[in-house]
Amino acid sequence: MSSFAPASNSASGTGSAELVNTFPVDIAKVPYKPDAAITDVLCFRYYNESEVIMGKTMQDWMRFSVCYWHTFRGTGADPFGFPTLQRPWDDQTDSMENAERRMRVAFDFMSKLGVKYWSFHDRDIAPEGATLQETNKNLDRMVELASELQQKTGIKLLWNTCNLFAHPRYCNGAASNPDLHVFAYAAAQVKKSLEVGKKLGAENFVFWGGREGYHTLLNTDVRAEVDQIASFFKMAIEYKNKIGFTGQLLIEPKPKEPTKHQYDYDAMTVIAFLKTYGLDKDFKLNIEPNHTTLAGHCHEHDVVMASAFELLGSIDSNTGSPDLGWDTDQFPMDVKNAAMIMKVVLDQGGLAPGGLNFDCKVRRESTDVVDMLISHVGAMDCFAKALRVAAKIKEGGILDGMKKERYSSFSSELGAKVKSGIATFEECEQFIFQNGNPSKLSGQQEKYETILNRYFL
Ligand code: XLS
Ligand code: NI
Ligand code: NI
Repeated sequence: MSSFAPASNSASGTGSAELVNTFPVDIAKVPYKPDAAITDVLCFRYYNESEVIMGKTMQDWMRFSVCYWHTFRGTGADPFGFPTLQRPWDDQTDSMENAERRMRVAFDFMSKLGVKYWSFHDRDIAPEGATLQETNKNLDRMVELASELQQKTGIKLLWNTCNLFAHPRYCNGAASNPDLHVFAYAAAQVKKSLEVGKKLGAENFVFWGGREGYHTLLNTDVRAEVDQIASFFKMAIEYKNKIGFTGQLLIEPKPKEPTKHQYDYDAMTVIAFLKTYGLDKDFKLNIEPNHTTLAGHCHEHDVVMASAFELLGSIDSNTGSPDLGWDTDQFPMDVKNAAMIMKVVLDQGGLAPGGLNFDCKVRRESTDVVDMLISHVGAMDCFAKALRVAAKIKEGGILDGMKKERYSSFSSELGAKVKSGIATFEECEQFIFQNGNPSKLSGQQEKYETILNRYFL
């Protein structure tokens, strides 16, 4: 989810206090201190960026990225309350000067944290003007600064994307809008952002269908809308190739919020969409676990499904609150969930050019500036610990071996024929006549769970 709540009623803003130009926590770079005291939360106990695990550095396995919208545009506002997060670099105006100062602080923050990637929506970094031309001019100015800061810090762009959901023009959708005029506006916006992605060397480009869905079927021609989205994506592929932008295109599934039903419901829905419209060679998936749980699946389900079909491109690494059931975009702090994800990443040999993007926001009650740093450090360390555990699980090969054994009957002659799609019903019938009734094979769920628990000491 994004934080685009109005900044109004933030009466207790920074007022006339002097604004800062750097991230105001006195630390050069968060250190790796494996023996740090349990209360020392401004260091990594598990994340040692250059340490090699199963052939790659920790940094290369994770490819952590800071998202601009929550971390630098989040205000803490929610549907019931005004902003709670006033930042000492942000005067809460829409001026270019404010946008520039904010961006300088953001790069300082990322350098201190020690991440190598960031991500943003076009409208996170530059204010909209009165016309698209003016908006593009503002964006160009901010992209110049971003390019300069990327060079200076060595921080790269994991992905950029378009905000096609916050402005009132998009209230009936963007690519799925029944009004061609809005469709064209959205296309023009994506055209510009592909150019921006190329300029900043984005390694991916994300489409999250913010308002691509419906609230009532009474006014909605679903086939027309989904066809429109497919045409929109074809145009994106054509333009991307035309300008020579090499980033991987990604679609981020989500089942609901803000619409009642989003067309990109979950991983398998998106995969079916891509295959239906012949887009599966040009797109992969950006999976957000909080969206997966909103879809009624377990945390790692969509990561597993996308990877199984060789379409896992990147991960918006966050979590929801099972007792709330919204897209709460919390920092991932559950080592077991994270380990299940890192096991998939290990199994597929890495995520590049994707990464683990922290599409997460601090709680509106976490009002100290230092909470921004602590939250990221905690989440990175959670994933680092998870990677270490996942590597042990993989190296030991016990669970993988048990799973393989469970399917071993398929390596028989008939099994091999079934797997390659050449077996017949008659052959299966013959097999039963020869071998009689099958016996029961225990699924051993509790054995798997017990063994898994033993790795988390
Ligand atoms: C919203 C999405 C959004 C995308 C980028 O729920 O997670 O933040 O990641 O548009
Ligand atoms: Ni989300
Ligand atoms: Ni996301």
